[in-house]
Parts: sequence; C-alpha cells; structure tokens
Amino acid sequence: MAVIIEGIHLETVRQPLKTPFNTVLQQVTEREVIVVAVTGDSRDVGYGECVAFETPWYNEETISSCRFVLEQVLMPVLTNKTIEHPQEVWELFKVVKGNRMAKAAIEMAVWDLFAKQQEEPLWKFVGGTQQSIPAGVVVAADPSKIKEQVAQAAKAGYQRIKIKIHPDSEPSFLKTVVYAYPELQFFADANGSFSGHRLDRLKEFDEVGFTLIEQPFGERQWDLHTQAKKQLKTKICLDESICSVEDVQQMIDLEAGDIIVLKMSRLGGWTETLKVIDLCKANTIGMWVGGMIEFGVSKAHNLALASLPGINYPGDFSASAHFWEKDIIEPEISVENGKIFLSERPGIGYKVV
Ligand code: OSB
Ligand code: MG
Repeated sequence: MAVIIEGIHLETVRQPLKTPFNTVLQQVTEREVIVVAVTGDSRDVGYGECVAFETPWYNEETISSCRFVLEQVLMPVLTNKTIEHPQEVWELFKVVKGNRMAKAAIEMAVWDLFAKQQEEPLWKFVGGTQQSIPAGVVVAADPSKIKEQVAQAAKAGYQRIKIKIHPDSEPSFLKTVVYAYPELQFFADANGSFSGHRLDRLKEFDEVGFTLIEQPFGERQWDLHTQAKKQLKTKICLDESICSVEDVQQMIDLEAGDIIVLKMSRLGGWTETLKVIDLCKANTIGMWVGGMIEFGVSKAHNLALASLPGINYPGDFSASAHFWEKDIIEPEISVENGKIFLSERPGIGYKVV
C-alpha cells in the first residue's frame, strides 16, 4: 500500500494546567504543543503531537525550535512523497541531524495515517496485544501536598504512583507514604537532580520501597548510574539518558540501568522506539511508557505503544481530566478500575477536536 503525502498542517494548542507541575528543573503551569495533521491521497488524516517544552529544561529542543524545524526542514522533505511504509519517514529524515521531537511529531502522524488507511487500530497495526492499559499518575507537588495528592490518586484507582524526588526530599517521610499503600506501586523520578551529589545521598532512598528510581544522575553520567545499579537494591531506570538505540546499547554495555522509560518524542518516533524495544527484550531490560504532560493525541500514541508485548511496568497514564479542563480528543481518556481501555476504531482511535 502506497500513500502520497499531500499536505501537512500544524496547529498550536495552548492550555493552563489545572495544577502546577513542579520538577526540580521547572514549574509547568501552562502547556503549548503543536498538533501535526498529515493528509494522504486517500483523504485520511493522521495526527501527531509535538511535546517539546517552551524552554530547553527537559532536553535541548523547544517548541519554537521544533516549529522552525517542522516548517522549514521536515515538512518540505515529506510533502508530495510517496511512502510504502511509515518506517521510510525515519530514513527520509536522516538528512536532518538530531531534532528528534520535531521528527517524531510528523513520523507518528504518518503511522496513524497508515493505520487509518488499513482501517485498523494503531495499537493492532504496530503489533500491540493488550487492550487495557494500567493507569499511572505523577505526583509533582511540594512535600506538604504529597500525602494529599497520593491519597487522591489512590482513591481515583491509579495502580502506580510516581513521585518526583530530589536530594532534599525526606526518605523517612516518603517511606511512610509508600508503606501506607502496600497494594500500589511507587516509582521515584529525580530528573537528574542528584548529579552534584555523592552516591551516598541516593542510597538513603533505597529503603523507601520504590519499585525503581528514575534518572538519579545527569543524562551523560553513565558511570554514576553504573555505580548506583551496583550499590542499590532499588532498580535504576533511565529517562533523559535514552535518546537513541545507541544509548540503550551503552546502558546495557555499562550496566548503567535495569529499566528504561520509552518516550517516542525523545527517541524520534515509532520506528526508533520499536528498535529500542527489540534491543531491550533481547537484553531483559524492563520498559514502560513515560508522559510529557501532553494532550490526547500524544497520549493515544503512547497507549498504543503500551499495548505492545514486553512493556512490563505501568506507565504515566492519567485521565485527560487530570491535567486539562478539556482535552483535544473525543472521547476523552478516562480511567476505569485503574485501567484505560483501547479503542477498536482505526488509527489512534480518537477524534481530534
Ligand atoms: O521526567 O518523566 C519526566 C513530564 C514532563 C517532562 C518530564 C517528565 C514528566 C513526567 C510525566 O514526569 C508526567 C505525565 O505526563 O504524566
Ligand atoms: Mg522522567
């Protein structure tokens, strides 16, 4: 099946978050993303969402750099091209260095377009098998609000709660929170904040009872992650460090982590992510799907990703209503009995409004 890419259209979406999202690096109170719509010669429209932030606090890309690269570089490369399979987009984009978030936004739209053309849900098109995805939420609040937010999340049925931590967090306090909910899984995400500290401080978090600690050190501090993996019983998981298949290989070679967070935006889209999954499976590396405080288009792609065999930890999957007054998809994403059910409709399975 061949598709001619007839048009690519960008739309900016901007909305305040219901509650500010605090990380050590940035407080996010408002979110701007670019929704990418790719039209094929069949008139089907595939959607992607560019989830770079306004400033380069998470990685180097920004929503402005992505808009520039999309409009001036990537859209001209793809427009009027005939594509036999969405994997070809990654090849076509190889003439452009880096800029993986910008690439991912278009590439993912083309995968949606192909799934729609085949009249198949995206999750089935990519080989997914699981139709209900465990829901997980992130608590990114001041210490004074952690207990309250965890209680709310537990009440809403979330099975996994991720707490943002940093060297000034209090392990003994966190332990009381974790031990109050023996039926739930708790992850910790440090966003690289232990980078200026010694391993000793991180070790004090080993008794909290977290399933894993995500990105304790800087994205290129492989050696510190290797030491952490050796010296802690809590599993070490990498997020910001993993930008390519090569980075995963590096983590494996250096024994610098047990688990990775899959983010298609950071990796450059579906094609690279599917390669990463194969490599992780071959090396028994754990995997889960991470969030970017995104809207429903990105979330729908992520849900399809989480449906794949081998994704063995619950991801950042909260309901649309967790961050947004109104999401950009219909129906909105909802959590029922701790799970999100995937649609049988073609492509991402949601209408973009
Ligand atoms: O480090 O996982 C992260 C959000 C924005 C940028 C980085 C991260 C996050 C999250 C996920 O923690 C939040 C979510 O979308 O559920
Ligand atoms: Mg993270």
